[in-house]
Amino acid sequence: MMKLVSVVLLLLAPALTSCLPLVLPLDCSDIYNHDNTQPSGVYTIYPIGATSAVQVYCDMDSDGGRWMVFQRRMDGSVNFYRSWDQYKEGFGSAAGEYWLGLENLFHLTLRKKYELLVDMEDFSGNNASARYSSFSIDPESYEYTLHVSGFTNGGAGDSLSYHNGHKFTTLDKDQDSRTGGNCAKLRLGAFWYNDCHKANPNGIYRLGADDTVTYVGVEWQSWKGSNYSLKTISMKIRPVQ
Ligand SMILES: [Ca+2]
Repeated sequence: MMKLVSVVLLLLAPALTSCLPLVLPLDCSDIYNHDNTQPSGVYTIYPIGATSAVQVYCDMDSDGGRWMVFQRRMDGSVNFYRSWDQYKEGFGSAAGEYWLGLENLFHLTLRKKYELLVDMEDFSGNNASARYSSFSIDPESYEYTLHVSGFTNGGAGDSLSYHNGHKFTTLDKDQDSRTGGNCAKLRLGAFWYNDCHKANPNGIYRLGADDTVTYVGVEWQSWKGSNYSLKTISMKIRPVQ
């Protein structure tokens, strides 16, 4: 009898496994691959294991979906002028503006090869994007150095390659290439600053063009220059298939 039960269980095993709910998705791609009818929205992922639950916004619409947003500006409701510890851990709300956190981002890009899409919009309703076929960051011991390459133009131009190979800089941790100043303090954001930036997605949120306060807005210079602060910008990654 025991032998029969064992055999039955053995035969049932594949069916039982396929009926299990999705356990601990790493990213939005895992969620999509489990059920590709899931809409864009907020989901829980586990970038660093069972105790690392974090909410993210999944873009299931743009170019095949599966995108996991790790940075988003849309209304100026969240302060992005923050310290190293905050940028390491993440802040904001996945339903609105947020930063996922450098530690989560490191663990994700350690485990899979990711591509990057940067979507943006101006205050006149124009949209543009920039895409990179490879995106990863180093661990904190290497100051979360950015590795990005393989640019494809979606109308916004390439403002990110300038930041490739640079460490992350915050108001309390100057690791940029500018001597005699901290780019986070000069540009009122936090980023993989060089000397200092062509992209400043974590800068000060304000309404569009203003020639009296250049270089501190939410900028993507190859699209709108250094005096225009964007209405929306989001940086999102998905595994390369
Ligand atoms: Ca400096």
